[in-house]
Amino acid sequence: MAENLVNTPEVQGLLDKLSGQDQAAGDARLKAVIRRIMGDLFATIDEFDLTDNEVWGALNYAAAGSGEFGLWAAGLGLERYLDIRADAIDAGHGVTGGTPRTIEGPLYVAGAPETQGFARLDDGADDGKGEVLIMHGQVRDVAGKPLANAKVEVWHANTLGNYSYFDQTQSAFNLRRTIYADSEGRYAFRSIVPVGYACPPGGSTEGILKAIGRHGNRPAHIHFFISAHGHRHLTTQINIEGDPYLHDDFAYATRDDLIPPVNHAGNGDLGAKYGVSDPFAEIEFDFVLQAATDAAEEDASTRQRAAA
Ligand code: MBD
Ligand code: FE
Repeated sequence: MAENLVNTPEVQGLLDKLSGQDQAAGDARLKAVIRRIMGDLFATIDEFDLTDNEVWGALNYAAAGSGEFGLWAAGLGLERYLDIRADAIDAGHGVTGGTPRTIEGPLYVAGAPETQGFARLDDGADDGKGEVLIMHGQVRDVAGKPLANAKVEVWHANTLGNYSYFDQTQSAFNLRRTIYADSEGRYAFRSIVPVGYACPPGGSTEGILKAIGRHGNRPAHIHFFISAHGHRHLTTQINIEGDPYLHDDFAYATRDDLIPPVNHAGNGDLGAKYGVSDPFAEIEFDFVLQAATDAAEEDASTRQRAAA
């Protein structure tokens, strides 16, 4: 076989045609992207001498497992790469400061109940299994000014590592809330300390990960969307320190500045304020938002999300 089969005139011509280069109609940018992706795929098939059965097997596997594409994006580092790239673009523009971003993951659900200042996230079903958690803090801008009425959307797993909505055994919006910060930018919630997530056993993501010698586990974490008028939308998470997977996350989302200390002794005054007696887990964490330079930066990506 020819060296560099993809570079032969025959295959280059095929790439031109299949990507619509010889057509006036269509989107030029999309044509260029499709040409690159198909060319890279052809080169991969050639380099690894993939058989027809391997190629069709992969296509069929993807088609059958496409319900987990959100998990593939997390586990195959695509989500992490988009963050690395966003960070690099910011650095190139001299944009610094603020709470680091980290991936959204595929388990956000729009429409969670909204509250002012404080919310209890859990429905009580994990009482006696989960450690009670009170997390609180302030939302500020990079200059330290509190952001009154900032929107704090929070979601996390239960003591089995499962998320409501996707786990039909939980009540609607269990462990999901939208909290509007008070006039000082302060938010607080009561919940239970989550447990790490594991990819669904027998699913397509787990199948790929096993085949390449990896696991599909995430350390315990809590997700946030933080937003405020005039500021960049922040997608982030905090990790629960001490988790065995803290630095072995299958989605590569752990970041040094997102591992707040957990005070397991409780804190009498704080507990009294929210009707919780010691001991409980306390996490104090402030979110710092960068100023937006255009309106689009104030919104989350337009990624498809579940809504209930
Ligand atoms: C999760 O809970 C999660 O946060 C990610 C990124 C992927 C799968 C499950
Ligand atoms: Fe998660």
